[in-house]
Amino acid sequence: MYVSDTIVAPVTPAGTGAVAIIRLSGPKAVEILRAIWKPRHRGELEHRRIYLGEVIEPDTGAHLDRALAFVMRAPASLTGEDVAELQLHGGAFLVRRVLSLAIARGARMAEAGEFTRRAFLNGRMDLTEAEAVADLVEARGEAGLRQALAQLSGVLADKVRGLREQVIGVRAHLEAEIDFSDEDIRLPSRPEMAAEIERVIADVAILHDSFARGRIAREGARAAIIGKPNAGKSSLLNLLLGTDRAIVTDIPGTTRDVIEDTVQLGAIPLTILDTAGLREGRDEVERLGIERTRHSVAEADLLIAVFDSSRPLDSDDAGIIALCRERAGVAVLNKSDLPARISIAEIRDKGIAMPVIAMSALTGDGIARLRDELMRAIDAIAGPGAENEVAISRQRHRDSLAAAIRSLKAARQSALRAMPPEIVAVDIAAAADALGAITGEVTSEDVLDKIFSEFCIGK
Ligand SMILES: Nc1nc2c(ncn2[C@@H]2O[C@H](COP(=O)(O)OP(=O)(O)O)[C@@H](O)[C@H]2O)c(=O)[nH]1
Ligand SMILES: [Mg+2]
Repeated sequence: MYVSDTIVAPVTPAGTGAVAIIRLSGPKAVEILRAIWKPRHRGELEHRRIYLGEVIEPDTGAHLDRALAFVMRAPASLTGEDVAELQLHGGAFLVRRVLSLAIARGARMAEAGEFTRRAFLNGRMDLTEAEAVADLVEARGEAGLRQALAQLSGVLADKVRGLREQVIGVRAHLEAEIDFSDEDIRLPSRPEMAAEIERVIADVAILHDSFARGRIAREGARAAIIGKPNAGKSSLLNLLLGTDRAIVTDIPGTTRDVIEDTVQLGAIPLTILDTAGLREGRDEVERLGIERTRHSVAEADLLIAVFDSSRPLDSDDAGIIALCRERAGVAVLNKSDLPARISIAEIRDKGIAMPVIAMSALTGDGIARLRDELMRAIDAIAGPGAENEVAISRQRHRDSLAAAIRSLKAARQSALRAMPPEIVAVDIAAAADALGAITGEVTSEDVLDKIFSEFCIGK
């Protein structure tokens, strides 16, 4: 077991609440608990049983609070170490006071994510499961919750280990080639080996490509509303959000900064961005707004292109149509309450390939269809019907899988070029390491620091 000092932190958020929980983990956890808290009834504290007692000032014996406590003994605990937890009344002063008592008795304040980091170092969970803990806490919708729970139960880790086994299988063949090159043993030919590597690449690529779906489940999707000034973008944002979030006026160029907010669309949170209208900028502020709009367009998963259907298409609209090329999203012919000057056929003719709907942001007519089309568009990028397949959701996973694919491709090339087995083996080993980095079988302090620093204190 990894030996360490004893850490302490509040597990509940700062502020006032009914209860505050303070957690200790490490070799002195139980000893410190017993110094600052006395159970009502004497005797051993049994593993995982809750006891009522008093928090006391060890030097004076003064009572500070009535509190519940329990201990979990190593290794069958959250962190794999001895763990003790106190449930106090939830006052900020009380929590600080009890923390300082624990620190005076030899505990140290835990760093962000340190409990989970210890759980990882003691083999209680792999890195993908540790990340799932963070995802679970931060889940913003059903899809994100489901994905975090699946990952916490180890489905991603199992999948990655399976891929790593496949890579190690190739390595075994190479080692046999190195060790038994003089002997008369039937080993896979180089084309056979290349084909085997090709199959592994295909399997790794499937997981790599699940990123769009996994990321959208975890973070939600982003849609940017674009259109020329006065097309009704801000009105549409307010309608979708159900609040007056953005200022609506009939003065073109009112919206200058990007405004964003999130709605729940089915199982997925959709963040919608209202942008400055795109036209040739009139003043400096508007030009800056347009700059930001272009940035939002580049970052968005979906575009909602708004056209004022009461006016003929003009050159500003042509610019919007150009932005929509090869993008997912929905085109809206807004102001359907006014006589139409643009038809769906015309806008298709000009090059819009996305679904087109006529609606009115003023009356709300047609909004249900817009929601349906947006959900369909999200499904299309997220991969419809694939909810039950394992997906990656973090850039870290994606980078490791991409590195594994690069190494496997290099190995395949070397195998085909009849390079010595030692050369092929170098790339195969690199691919195995890249996969091992996802679960943490292969890791470095730097990587762990980065992952756990994104956690909060007490996790
Ligand atoms: N008749 C009608 N007017 C609308 C509609 N949507 C927006 N407007 C009006 O068009 C003007 C510009 O709207 P706004 O949402 O600020 O447009 P933006 O510049 O694209 O953000 C305002 O006067 C709105 O009331 C609509 O569907 N029908
Ligand atoms: Mg606006």
